Amino acid sequence: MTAITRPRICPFCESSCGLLVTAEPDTGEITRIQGDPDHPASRGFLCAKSQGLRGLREDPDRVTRPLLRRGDDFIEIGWEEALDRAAQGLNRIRDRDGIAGLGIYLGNPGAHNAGVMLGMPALLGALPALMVSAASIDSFPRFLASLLMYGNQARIPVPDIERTDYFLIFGGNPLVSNGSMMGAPDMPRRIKALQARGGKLVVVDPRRTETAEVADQHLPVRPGSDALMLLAMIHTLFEENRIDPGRLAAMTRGLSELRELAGTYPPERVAPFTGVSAMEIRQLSRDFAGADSAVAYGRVGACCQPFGSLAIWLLDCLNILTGNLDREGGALFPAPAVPSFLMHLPFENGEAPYGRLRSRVSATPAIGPSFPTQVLWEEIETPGEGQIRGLITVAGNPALSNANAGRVIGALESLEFMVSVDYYINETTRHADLILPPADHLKRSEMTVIYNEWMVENVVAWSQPLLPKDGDERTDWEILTGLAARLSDMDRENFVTRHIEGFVDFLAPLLPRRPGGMSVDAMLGASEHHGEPDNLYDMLIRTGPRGDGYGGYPGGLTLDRLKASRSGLSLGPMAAERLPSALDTPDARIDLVPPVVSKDLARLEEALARGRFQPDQFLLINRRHSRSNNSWMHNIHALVKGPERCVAWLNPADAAELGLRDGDRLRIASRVGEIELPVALNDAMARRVVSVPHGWGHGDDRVRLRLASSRIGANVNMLSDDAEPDRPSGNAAFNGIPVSLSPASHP
Ligand SMILES: Nc1nc2c(c(=O)[nH]1)N[C@H]1C(S)=C(S)[C@@H](COP(=O)(O)OP(=O)(O)OC[C@H]3O[C@@H](n4cnc5c(=O)[nH]c(N)nc54)[C@H](O)[C@@H]3O)O[C@H]1N2
Ligand SMILES: Nc1nc2c(c(=O)[nH]1)N[C@H]1C(S)=C(S)[C@@H](COP(=O)(O)OP(=O)(O)OC[C@H]3O[C@@H](n4cnc5c(=O)[nH]c(N)nc54)[C@H](O)[C@@H]3O)O[C@H]1N2
Ligand code: SF4
Ligand SMILES: [Mo]
Repeated sequence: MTAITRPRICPFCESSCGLLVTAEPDTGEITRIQGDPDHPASRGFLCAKSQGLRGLREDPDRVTRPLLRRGDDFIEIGWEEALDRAAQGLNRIRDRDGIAGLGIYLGNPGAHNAGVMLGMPALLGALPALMVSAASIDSFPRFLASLLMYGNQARIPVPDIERTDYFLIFGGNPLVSNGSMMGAPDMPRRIKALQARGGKLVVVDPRRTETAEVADQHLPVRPGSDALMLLAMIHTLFEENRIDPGRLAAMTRGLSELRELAGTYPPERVAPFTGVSAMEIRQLSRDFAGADSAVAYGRVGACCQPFGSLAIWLLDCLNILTGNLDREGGALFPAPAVPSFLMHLPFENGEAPYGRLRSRVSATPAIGPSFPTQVLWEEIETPGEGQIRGLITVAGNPALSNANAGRVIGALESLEFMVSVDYYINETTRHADLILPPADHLKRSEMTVIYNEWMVENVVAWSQPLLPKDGDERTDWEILTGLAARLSDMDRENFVTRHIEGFVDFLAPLLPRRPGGMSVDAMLGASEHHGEPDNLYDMLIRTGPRGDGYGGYPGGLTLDRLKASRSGLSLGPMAAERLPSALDTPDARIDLVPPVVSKDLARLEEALARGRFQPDQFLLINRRHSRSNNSWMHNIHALVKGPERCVAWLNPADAAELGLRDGDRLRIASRVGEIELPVALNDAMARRVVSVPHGWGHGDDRVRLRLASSRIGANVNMLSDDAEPDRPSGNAAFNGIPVSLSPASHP
């Protein structure tokens, strides 16, 4: 048979590029992965990580049959037995301790997998256990600011990179990450185009990153001090009468309060702590306010740090005060065909869904139903009524990705029962009693269901499976709904139908084109030819804001239309002036000073008073690599080959003071742990800052990752301190961690 080539959404990062994947139908061998020139947003672009689709498929260590623990090892079992045993183990704890005895951890690749995104609500419906997700080690400050300021955590202001005159980045490195909370395939082209039309790119980052290297200006800020710098920028705007919110003025409340708050942060006061001079801060404010259009954007460096909520809130204020929110060339709110329905958290009685749930041990507030991950570990550790004894992990590797990893590993070890939905025996899943492995990516259909909400171009795409499943393989959707059905004592088919009915009702506000007189059953009937779970995608598309409403909106979107397009459909550029109608706050105004966040200024002041921002203190920051994806692509030869990557970067002057030469081993210690790894001297690093990549530390001899185990590296999250998260949101702080450095005594 001849090779087949099909378009495919890349599942590895938010850009969601279109790929063309070629396979030999007889052997299933992937012979080629190229960029798809017909994809409406990526237009042929792809990055190195895309090759992971082949590497993953060919990886002999990938788990393909369910595994059951036998002592220190696992044995293969059949799917029916595996799902039965999983349900029995969980039910045993639920029957004894109640639902409080169980927890669920959802990791990052789940958000890139429509089957997980649609299957999780089913699982949570059947098992409403305490839930944490990688969102709280990534973007909780962003979601919280959006929830409180605009009334909707999915209302993410996205840089209009195609039209802006001034792009100001705090703590993001899109040339390597390919853009985050700013899905933007082909970042190099977009940045070049920005500069070619006379626009400026300015990067605020403790390291002169790959993105800073091509920027028009780079300001090496002290880690963790972004909020101070932003307060001083806002101070300058008020002081120099550069406030001009334009049409936003009538939609905001709290302007005078913000002026008052910023009043105590003149640039001269904060400069010694930020490492950026008062003159530079003032000039930056002037440049920003003076540009025809401008956008301030912050990502992991601004967000995953002790003052992440303050920083993200103030970044939005900067956009609003200069009239750049919701205007072309500023920050815009995308209007996707398939809204991020999983993020739908309605207000109740005028109150934001924040802190309605509080955790048992530390009374930490949840955002909607989601707690920060550290809550899970303390709930597992702390005895008493409500202690968590059973856990499900789905597409996550908290043993490497969560703060204070030493504690996480201890908590995993102490569990009575654990189920992991994952295709690797890695640092986390090796603790499981059962591993339920999904079929590989190319055997499932795919649709972007979360990231549409923050793409710089409005597109919608669907991929058909490239290869058939072998015999008894299951997709994530089938595993999650199969488990949920068992936990509900129902057969899967009935369970899925009942679940979809409830789900569609819950989502009603996001499905404006749902025909009044048509039952969910009738809609499912009309979408039946697509099979499962594509029938659900079809329903969400057709009843969504761009849908055909099952006939009520002729010419509207359907899955059939999307399928016919092969590579996906463009719905045009992001639009301006979506406000005020896109505001979901009770008074339909932007809350410029949400108290939940602004009261955290007291903690910032306290940190200043305690001397936390001393310029001599070594601070740890993160680093990503173009061929790594968090913790889980280190077993793929094409992506891991080359020189050792898990090394600490240090400014040569600091290294000289410590008596370290390039390649020497360095010991890094924090309040919670210590690691050793080689040091590389790099003048791109600001003084007194050390950068270490995350996702390494594959030294556990019970993992089955033969290649990764030969390039162990160190687990940097042994150092990150779970007792010092961002407070309002609870998000982990991976950046700005105080550490001490010394030469390691032995090689
Ligand atoms: N190749 C690759 N791409 C990826 C990933 C990957 O692992 N590899 N991961 C994906 C994921 S899950 C995400 S969330 C995105 C993240 O996307 P980005 O946020 O764009 O990526 P990071 O490299 O984490 O960028 C954070 C930057 O913040 C800087 N920084 C650290 N501390 C501070 C600080 O206190 N203040 C300021 N202003 N800057 C600071 C760091 O030096 C770094 O350059 O990337 C995604 N894309
Ligand atoms: N120090 C430090 N720590 C960090 C960060 C940092 O910058 N610095 N970044 C943080 C960020 S932004 C993130 S998003 C987190 C990520 O943290 P996690 O989500 O906890 O971890 P990942 O490394 O993404 O692990 C993903 C797991 O999912 C599995 N997997 C992959 N694809 C699929 C699939 O389709 N289905 C299923 N069922 N499983 C799948 C993989 O085998 C792997 O076990 O890490 C965070 N940790
Ligand atoms: S940038 Fe790379 S990893 Fe991200 S979606 Fe595109 S090809 Fe995949
Ligand atoms: Mo992330």
